[in-house]
Amino acid sequence: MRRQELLAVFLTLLATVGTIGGALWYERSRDAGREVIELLAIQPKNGNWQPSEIRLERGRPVRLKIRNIETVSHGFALPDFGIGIAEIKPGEVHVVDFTPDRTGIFPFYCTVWCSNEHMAMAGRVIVTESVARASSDR
Ligand SMILES: [Cu+2]
Repeated sequence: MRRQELLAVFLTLLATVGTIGGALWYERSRDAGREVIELLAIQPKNGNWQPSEIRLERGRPVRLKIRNIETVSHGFALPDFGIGIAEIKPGEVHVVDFTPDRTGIFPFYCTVWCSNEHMAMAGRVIVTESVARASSDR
């Protein structure tokens, strides 16, 4: 009886650890080694894009997860890299994969008339040869 109890405890532990480990592994493999950046779409009067400045490394694959946390639609354009999302509805998340192939400062902005300050809903991507890991807003 004692031995069966130990076996039961062992199997329960194994199942728990296995489930958590598997979930973590799945989360990581889904992003496939890319640098993942969460970008929140927010009207200027509520704080604007967060982060409004994204620092990337030339040649390093990146995945942008653009989340609209508001109750109005937004859009997204990063024209220098040919990226455009016509509409991101409230609550939606759009995923964009790309690899910056050149250095520089590239604007991104909202493409949906979301408020009177819509034209100010903008940020920038800064691509350098190598990124100092001290970037504050991510
Ligand atoms: Cu807008």
